[in-house]
Amino acid sequence: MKPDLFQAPDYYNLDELLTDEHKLVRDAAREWVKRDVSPIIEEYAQRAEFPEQIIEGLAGIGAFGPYIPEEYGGAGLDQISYGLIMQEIERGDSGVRSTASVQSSLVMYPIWKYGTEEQRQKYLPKLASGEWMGCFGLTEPDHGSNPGGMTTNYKDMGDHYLLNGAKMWISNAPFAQVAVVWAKNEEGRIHGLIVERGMEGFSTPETHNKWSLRASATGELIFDNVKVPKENLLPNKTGLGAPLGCLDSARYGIAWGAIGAAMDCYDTALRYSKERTQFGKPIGGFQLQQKKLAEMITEITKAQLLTWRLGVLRNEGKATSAQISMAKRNNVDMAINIAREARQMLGGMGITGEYSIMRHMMNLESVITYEGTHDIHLLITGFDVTGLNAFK
Ligand code: TGC
Ligand code: FAD
Repeated sequence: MKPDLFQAPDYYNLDELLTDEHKLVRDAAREWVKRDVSPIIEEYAQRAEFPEQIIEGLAGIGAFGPYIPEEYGGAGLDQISYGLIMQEIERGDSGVRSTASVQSSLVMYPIWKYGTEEQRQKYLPKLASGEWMGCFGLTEPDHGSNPGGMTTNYKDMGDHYLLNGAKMWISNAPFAQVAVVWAKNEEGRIHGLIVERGMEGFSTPETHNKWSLRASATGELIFDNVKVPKENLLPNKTGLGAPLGCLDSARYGIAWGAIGAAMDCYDTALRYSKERTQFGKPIGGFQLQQKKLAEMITEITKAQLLTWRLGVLRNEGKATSAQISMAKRNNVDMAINIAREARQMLGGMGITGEYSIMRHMMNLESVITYEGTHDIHLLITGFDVTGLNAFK
């Protein structure tokens, strides 16, 4: 793979909207990605293997629980710093950002928000340091966009719960020590349970043959009469709103992350357009190539502004789920379109692993599907503006 010459586009001087702390956090993540992710990621993606050696570095830049209080091992940062970390990681690879998103927003967040003090003390510091990795089981083979239909369930056996069912498409599942699992009780109410590797009847077979997110490990969670200790139930929020609350935090991070992938594709195509000569001049001198680049930087700038504003609203506790949906949908769509255009600008070289664009493009096919598909987010916005629910 070519050396990482990335230069971040900032067309509207957005740096002026960031505090010194934001820039410090962002630059540390940027440097780490350049040093520890860019040189190895293509090889791991080609081999469809998660690079486990980067876990320590992810913890080091505060990617595991950026906004979780320091008393639990988190970085205690604000929402914009969290977003900037996700942007920089996804600039390297969406699969690496997935690992961090799941650990922070889908495992640490529910334990922090819905767990007991004992659960926080037991799990959060180990998850923040990367000593333990976690995964989040919501999706099932027959219930993806409609998680409320889940059939995974548990029964109260007096001194423990008995868990049965299966989850599918679970990021980090093959190596996670801890799984936050959503299951229905005997009354059909959804609760979160912490399931640990090693519990009898719990297995995590890996999902193979993915053409997307190849450097991220994906698997199933199978529960065959798993005895879960009663103290592993998350008591402080129940119902579908509990997992959906975690998704708000993860979708917000993805909105920032997608900008990172788009910036990398744009920056690569811009540089290539000045170096690659055809018909006696750099291809960047042709109007059709300039149209692509001009539209890319315009869309990136709009997404940066949208996301920065969303970060301010999140810091003030005012961002709605529908606003987060809009940013996730817009930014991932923006990134995938930029990846497709940028790939074409590199001609034949665009399909090789010499450049990051094709990997980003394939990764974004997962990002546009998980955490709510493109169409599901459109319907969430549609519901929000009309008051009419297309899901019922
Ligand atoms: P609905 O009746 O609308 O809502 C049920 C309850 O949930 C509340 N709620 C929310 N709460 C917090 N945050 C949100 N975003 C919420 N959205 C809804 C709602 O108020 C209600 O509460 P209550 O108290 O009245 O019961 O539910 P519905 O069944 O009609 O579904 C709505 C829909 C379709 C929007 C929802 O199911 C949905 O978002 N579906 C998409 C599923 C999804 O995003 N799955 C993601 C799985 S995890 C994943 O993909 C991880 S990838 C990780 C990585 O690698 O990065
Ligand atoms: P379906 O729900 O079957 O949707 C199929 C199509 O139908 C989509 O285009 C969808 O938009 C459309 N559709 C569905 N309902 C409607 C409707 N009402 N109106 C119009 N169109 C509709 N899940 C987890 O729980 N944890 C994870 O860690 C996780 N990681 C993932 C990692 C990867 C790589 C992938 C690919 C997925 C992951 N997921 C995870 C699952 C992901 O959230 C689901 O794939 C996603 O929610 C969509 O569900 P589905 O694949 O079952 O598609």
